Amino acid sequence: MTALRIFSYLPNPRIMKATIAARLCGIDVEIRGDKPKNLVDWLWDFEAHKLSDNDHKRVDVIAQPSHTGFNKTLYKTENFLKAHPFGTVPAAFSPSGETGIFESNSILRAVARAGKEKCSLYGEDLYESSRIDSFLDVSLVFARQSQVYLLALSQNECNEVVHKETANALNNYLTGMNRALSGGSDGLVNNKLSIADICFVCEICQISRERAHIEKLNKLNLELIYNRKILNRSFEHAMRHFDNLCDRQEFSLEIAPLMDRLSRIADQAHGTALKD
Ligand SMILES: N[C@@H](CCC(=O)N[C@@H](CS)C(=O)NCC(=O)O)C(=O)O
Repeated sequence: MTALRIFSYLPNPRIMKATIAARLCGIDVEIRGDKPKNLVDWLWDFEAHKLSDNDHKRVDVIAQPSHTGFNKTLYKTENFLKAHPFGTVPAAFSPSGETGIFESNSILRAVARAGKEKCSLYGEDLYESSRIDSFLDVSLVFARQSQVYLLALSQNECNEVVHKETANALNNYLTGMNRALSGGSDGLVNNKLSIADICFVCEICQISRERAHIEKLNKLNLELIYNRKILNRSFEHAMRHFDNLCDRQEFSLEIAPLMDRLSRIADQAHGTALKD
């Protein structure tokens, strides 16, 4: 049986947290969604689907301007907003659709809980689970800043201040992660794989999406924050852990196509800049 249904734009490193955990635990999650720009043409609901003429006549469909990221009107049902009071994606639902689970880290926790018989990813006792929570929380603090930066880039509103704050946030995040990994290389918590590691990998993928905007950064005379040469030197343990996990099949299935595409964009822009 499907443990969760998730609606989101795709590909989305936030949703990969859940799908990687699901593969590791051998459980089923159902994914519904579309490219980011197409989600404005969807009805946001447990039964999410492409908007039809009929949906526009429904009295339970609320048309609202997007508050984060879409820059257009979004169509959400009353039930969607009951289940997801902040109205965001990724949006997960229990199999009946009654319970909404929001925030990608909480969706990740839900998958780990659903799959715990097959694979323990969320700690063996209350202390281990709580330490995993600590890493998830610190990741969310960093994720908020990287979201501000990526949205600023996509809306052509990036400036030196946002760029600097994001570089500092990544520096702070990786300083802690690197220290936590200096004693062992298999996992952030007690040297074994947990959802803290899955979340970490996906947050690094997320910030690396700045590469899709490399030409804008070049025009603003701003450097890439996700600069592997610099990061490898300063955060050796953290970046090695990231690479090792990205090589695992449960991760690479979704992460490799995204990261390869971003590398190609960055290489192409670099080539163009050298020619200029
Ligand atoms: N911290 C949240 C971020 C979710 C979020 O902000 N999603 C935005 C898209 S990037 C959204 O759904 N916006 C809906 C709207 O603007 O109405 C998570 O990790 O799930």
